[in-house]
Amino acid sequence: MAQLGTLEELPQDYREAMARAGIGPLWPQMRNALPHNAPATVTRSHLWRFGDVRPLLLRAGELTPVEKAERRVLFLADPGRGAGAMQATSTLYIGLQLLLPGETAPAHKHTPSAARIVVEGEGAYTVVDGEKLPMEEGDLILTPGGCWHDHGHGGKAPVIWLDALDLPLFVYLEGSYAVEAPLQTPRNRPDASQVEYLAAGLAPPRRRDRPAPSAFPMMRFPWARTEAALRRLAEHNGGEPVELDYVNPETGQSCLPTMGFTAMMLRPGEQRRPAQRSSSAVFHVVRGRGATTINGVRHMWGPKDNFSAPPFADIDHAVEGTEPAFLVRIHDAPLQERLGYYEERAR
Ligand code: 1HN
Repeated sequence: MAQLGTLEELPQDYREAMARAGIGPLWPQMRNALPHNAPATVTRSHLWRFGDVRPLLLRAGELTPVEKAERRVLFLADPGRGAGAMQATSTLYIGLQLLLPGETAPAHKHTPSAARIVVEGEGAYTVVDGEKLPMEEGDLILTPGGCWHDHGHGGKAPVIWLDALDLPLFVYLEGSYAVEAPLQTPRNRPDASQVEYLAAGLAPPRRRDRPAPSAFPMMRFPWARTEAALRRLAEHNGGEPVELDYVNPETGQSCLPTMGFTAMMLRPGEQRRPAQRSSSAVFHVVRGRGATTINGVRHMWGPKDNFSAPPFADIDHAVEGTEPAFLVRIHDAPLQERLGYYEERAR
């Protein structure tokens, strides 16, 4: 491969003339923009233990009233990008949000999409475009871009949930903004996932007098059903990896446009060595313990912990103990598939 010329080789007066003209030579930077065979990744794998984050989040509850925060959130900052980085990977923003009993977080809608995974506590709810969605531990709840959402909490103890947004992508696109409003009045209709889409393969019939299905027909994926489906799959899939994608039940596509959510069960004693994927990911542990080595860094994880993986990472999972482990892999494969370049490489 040819060695390309450097900036230093060029005459000083020429470099200054280019800078004055607002232009630059490509060749000294070409290999940075297009490294050979695989991207140069910035993201550094990191483990955020829930035991470390939880006390800081509860302290935020004492220091900052929800009215002063709107969303009382501590975000996971990718160490590859530094302490203030509002991103866990190139495209994924992950935060942990605290709502105390009786508190509400006002309505807004924004261009990025969000999903929540409930981590601790009960009695909270999210209202999405007028639909009041109860929040139970492990549930995945969508707030797609452009949908109004506010939160409330009628329970007795603090509630903590994980927020996943494609915010870094929208910031990069110079397309991130929000519109604000007071709390919504719920329509008083149960959430569709509990009524209209209760079983896989069954959907409300098309009728002339009904509107076409919404772009996001399933807004809540209760954890109890996800875990039951994973356990059932584990009994019948001949030792293959036990994984289920969260999809739109009308189209079979990913449940949000850019972010993917994959529920994983790791059997006791199971070791898993997935292919290198071009997508980046954050793993959220719903239950269980284990160790995952990512690009040579070993993370010992337990319930409610989160850890990240850059694109094309070497990932090795192992479960600890006699119980299965359940994780949700939050990733950007749907975005990459839509851009036509998602890739997996055998190891
Ligand atoms: C947001 O709208 C929420 O609605 C949480 O709960 C975290 C982080 C960045 C931008 C918008 C929420 C957010 C957010």
